[in-house]
Amino acid sequence: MKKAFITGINGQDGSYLTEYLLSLGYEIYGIVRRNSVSENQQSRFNNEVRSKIHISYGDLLDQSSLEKILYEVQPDEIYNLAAQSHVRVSYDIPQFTVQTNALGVLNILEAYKKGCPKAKFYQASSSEMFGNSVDADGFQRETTPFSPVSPYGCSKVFGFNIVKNYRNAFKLHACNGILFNHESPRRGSNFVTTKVVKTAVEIKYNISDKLILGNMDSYRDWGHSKDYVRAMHKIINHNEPDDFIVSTMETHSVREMVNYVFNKLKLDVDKYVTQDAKFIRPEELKYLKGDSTKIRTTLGWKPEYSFESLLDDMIEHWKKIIANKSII
Ligand code: G4F
Repeated sequence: MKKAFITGINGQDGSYLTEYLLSLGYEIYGIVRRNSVSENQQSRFNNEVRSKIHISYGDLLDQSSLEKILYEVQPDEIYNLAAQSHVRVSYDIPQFTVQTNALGVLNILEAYKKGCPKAKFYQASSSEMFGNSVDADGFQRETTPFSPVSPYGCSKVFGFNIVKNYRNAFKLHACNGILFNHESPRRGSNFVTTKVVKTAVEIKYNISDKLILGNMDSYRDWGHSKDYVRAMHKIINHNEPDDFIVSTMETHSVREMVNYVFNKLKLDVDKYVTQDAKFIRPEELKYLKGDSTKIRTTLGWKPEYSFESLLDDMIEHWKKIIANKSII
């Protein structure tokens, strides 16, 4: 039985990856950071999954916890998904963001090199690293220069580079997945897709009466987290360690996404949606569209969800939750 070790195991991607790897017969280990509401720390798992996995306390900023657990578990695969992952919030807590997303990667690489160097390592790198850098044909790809526009983006560039450096310098099987935005019913409600879908459903059920957004003219390449965790597993298991873009190759504006959700729920966008400067970022990444030809041709990955079926999945999920709430 192969063993996988996952940081950020209770996040959107960590929880889907856990379920996917369990279905392939893996034994799963993960760390969560201690917080005062312990129920939150395994909140994305149902009881059946919880009973099958091994979760310990640990932190990317606590070197001793990483060294201890990697030495004890001796995993075959390490997935580093933990991060301060919110771009706007990275302006509120820039130092914590950089410590976790940059120094944290170095910490886990050191623990890996020392404790289980034969393992394979996957780093959750991000399309936010590109900033406003776009190739002439309107795509970002593995060769597009990074030009990050947020503390989050800057921290992820360090993480990406240190993984490549450790791969080359110490001959470690360490890879980067450069994932474009990916969403799901499990996406946190301060990311724009969930905020829009959840609030629109609340408006439908008379629980809210407005949706207040920031910049609606930025473009994102939105995929489904379930598709993207399959890509992570393919990337780490490629015969040589390498870096791959994971994307749908389509882009839509925030406005198009809002229109799709409101039309689906038969709601009038102009009546309910307003903008507030407090959600506008000091510097905005305006346009993302990823060219994922390399992973599609080399590893045979492709997404199953479209932009529309992703949003439909999220709408159905929130309808079930909110409809129950409104009955109570
Ligand atoms: O959903 P978002 O907050 O995602 P963002 O900033 O693109 O970052 C996500 O994707 C990255 C991959 O490129 C990841 F690395 C990162 O961890 C995260 O998962 O915002 C998407 C867009 C932005 O242009 C933002 O300005 O939506 C715009 N937006 C407009 N109004 C809003 C809002 N975003 C949020 N969160 N809340 C708003 O009210």
